[in-house]
Amino acid sequence: MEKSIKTVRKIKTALGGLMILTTALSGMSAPVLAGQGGLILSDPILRVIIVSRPAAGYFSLENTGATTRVLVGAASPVCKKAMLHQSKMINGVIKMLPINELPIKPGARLEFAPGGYHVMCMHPEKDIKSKTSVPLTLKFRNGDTLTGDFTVKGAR
Ligand SMILES: [Cu+2]
Repeated sequence: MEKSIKTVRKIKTALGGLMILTTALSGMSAPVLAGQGGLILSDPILRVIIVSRPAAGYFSLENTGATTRVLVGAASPVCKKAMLHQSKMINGVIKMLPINELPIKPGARLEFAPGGYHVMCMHPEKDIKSKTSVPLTLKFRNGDTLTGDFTVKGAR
C-alpha cells in the first residue's frame, strides 16, 4: 500500500513537471499539438451556443520555427464552411470581418479568442453538441495543414 502511494506521488510529480513545461510553452494548459515547422497549437475549442447558429473556433497558435507562417484558412468535416474572421468594433458596432491571410512571425503567438480572431464554423453538424471534440484543420499558405482536436463547448 505504502509503495503504491509513493508510486502515485512520483507520477504526480512527473506530471506536475510536464504541466509546468506545457504551461511555459503555451501560457495555458494542455492540450498542445505541434505541427510542421515549429507551429504549436494549444487550447483548441469550438464554442457551440445554438446549433442553428455558426459556431466559433478559438485557439492559440505559436510559431517556434525560423520563418513567418501565413494562416490562410480553415476547414472541418463538421462545418459546411469554415472561415477566418475578426470581430472589430466599428462606429460602436461589433462587426465580423473576413480574414484572407494572417502572418505569424517567428517567435510570435496568435490568439484566436472571443472579441477578436475566430474560426467561424457555418452550418455546424446537427449532432455537434453530442460530441466532446471535433477535428478542425488550419491551412497555411505553403500548403501545410495543422489539424487540432477542438473541444466542443456550449455557452459559458
Ligand atoms: Cu465570425
